[in-house]
Amino acid sequence: MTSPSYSANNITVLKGLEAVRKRPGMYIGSTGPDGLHHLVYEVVDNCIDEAMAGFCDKILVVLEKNDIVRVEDNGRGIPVDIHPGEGVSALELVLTRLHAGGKFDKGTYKVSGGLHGVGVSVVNALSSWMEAWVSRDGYDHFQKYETGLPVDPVKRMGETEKRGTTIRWLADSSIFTETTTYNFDVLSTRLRELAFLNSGISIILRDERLSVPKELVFSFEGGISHFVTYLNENKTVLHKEPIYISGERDEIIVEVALQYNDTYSEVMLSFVNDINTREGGTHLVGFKSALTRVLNEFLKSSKHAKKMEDSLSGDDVREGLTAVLSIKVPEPQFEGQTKTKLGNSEVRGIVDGLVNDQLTLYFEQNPDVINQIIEKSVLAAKARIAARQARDATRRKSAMDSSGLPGKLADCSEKDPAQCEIYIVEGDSAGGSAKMGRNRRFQAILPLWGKMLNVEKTRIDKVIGNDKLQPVISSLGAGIGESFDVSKLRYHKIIIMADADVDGSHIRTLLLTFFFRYMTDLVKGGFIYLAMPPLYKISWERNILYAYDDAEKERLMKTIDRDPEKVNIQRYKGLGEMNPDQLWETTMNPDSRMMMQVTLDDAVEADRTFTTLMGEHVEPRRKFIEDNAVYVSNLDV
Ligand code: 0RA
Repeated sequence: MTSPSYSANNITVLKGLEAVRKRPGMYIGSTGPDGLHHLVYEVVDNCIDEAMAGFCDKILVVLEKNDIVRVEDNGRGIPVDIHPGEGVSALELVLTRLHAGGKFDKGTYKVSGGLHGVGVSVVNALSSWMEAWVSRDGYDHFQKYETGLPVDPVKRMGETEKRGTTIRWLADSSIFTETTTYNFDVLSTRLRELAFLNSGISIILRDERLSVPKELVFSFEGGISHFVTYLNENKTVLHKEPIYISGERDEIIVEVALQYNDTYSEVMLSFVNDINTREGGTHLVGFKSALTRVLNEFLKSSKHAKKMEDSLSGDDVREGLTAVLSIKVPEPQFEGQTKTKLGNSEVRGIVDGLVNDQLTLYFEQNPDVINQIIEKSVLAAKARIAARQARDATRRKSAMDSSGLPGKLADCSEKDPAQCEIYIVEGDSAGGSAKMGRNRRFQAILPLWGKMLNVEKTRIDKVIGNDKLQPVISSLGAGIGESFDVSKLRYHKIIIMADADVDGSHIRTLLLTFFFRYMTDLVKGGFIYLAMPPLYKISWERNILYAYDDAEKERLMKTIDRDPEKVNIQRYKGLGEMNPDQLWETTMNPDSRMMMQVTLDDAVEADRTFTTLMGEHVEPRRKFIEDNAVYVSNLDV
């Protein structure tokens, strides 16, 4: 232990650990909840690599009590022999040296990889403690670490016939200051995704923090085709099975699965080495251009050819498309703001060529499928042209009146969008109170009334022309659909204010569906809020308190040092019952109001929820509402 090379080692280790603990964000993105969950992904990614190399088919992730996580696999086990050059166990090297993981298996490149692909040593460095068990060569082995440093050398334990690696750790709360508690749903979404992307592996997620442990098993023989089936669940599909394309060229492995449904939206996920490339990149460009080209080729020989002047656009051919594109690249170059855009230029042509050839072949052999898709794309193209005309018409119309803003809008005087808010208010009477109660310098009011359109069942041309949505579109001033431009937004807070009853929740959901489908950047950017009017007014003598839910009402009642008989409790049935001053004080005054910001963490789950709630199929909706009854009555989304 005191050999010179060991102390030299120690210095390298300390320097590495220090770097990680000093700037955790550089290695795992953040020290918030995202970074915390990244620890699990990082360890699991190593197991997936082992599985991809053909030595492991089962991964178990356990959320133990007290924020401890355990990840087990049945792979070869991390090597434990003493590394000749370094004089320490290979296990210790893998767990304490940055980037030591790949050194041992040069033959296979690391296919899977967390966003940062940094290795287990980073997780170790950011943990109060970590334990590693390795079952290998007939024995169990064990080593424990504290803030990334080994407590003792690797110890050989009892005999075993098993093989595999178990890593168990507690995230360091002095680094993850916001929280060290894992979210089951967040982990299950990513682990499900990994199981879809790597068919043949079983990934089990178990929550032992609950009195009755919960366990999900993800194992999909169908791979990304099954992923597409999952994404299209509760949608009416145009052809029974997803179309599956795969191939390999120049060490780049390409897989695509796609299936059309009868909705008007597109769900397109792309992955490089299991990383979700949210910003797209060359692989996606290759896929999209091949799809558009192939469909235009088939259009030429179809009965629609004569009636169609324009060719089909990319958006036309992707209406109702659900697709998953997954490629494996030995040396990916990631670009873009969040480093989730593939830059490798050679990939584009490879994906394009493969998709072009195999899709053409598939459609030649399946004329019914291609006819259905052409039919739908042609309708989408016609709607697109009609939508453009509708947009031009509104532009001309708005050029005529001085402001171009809808008559119902009571605008604010402030011109800096960052300071401006717009309240979209259900009903004329609440709209009236809001107009009187507001601060007209920075708060605009747009009342909505009557039956709101369900955009989930409508094509874009009808959405643009809709008399309920048109005032919303023109008030916001940033366009709609493909031409939506968030930099033109006239208000940086868009606040939906509706009653806490069934009608209110209906209008809220319809508006959110509209924003999600046609102004996704608004939701992504966190510009949308739900106003939270109080449920109760508690008054006595000249005092007034407001409670936003039952629990708060109970709590407040206890603090009032009065005979409860003399305290008056009023339950608000709607916004209309509040006078302008009360509405200002409780729901609109930035210093005292409550609002809920709508965010988009997970586009896949959001798509499923909106399809379930607003789509055609009644049974899944009934089931969703039943399963989420408590949640729905609270949040109404
Ligand atoms: C280095 C080399 C080998 C396997 C692994 C690391 C390995 C790491 C992890 C992390 C979690 N589970 C793991 N399983 C394996 C190759 C071993 C060999 O050549 O026998």
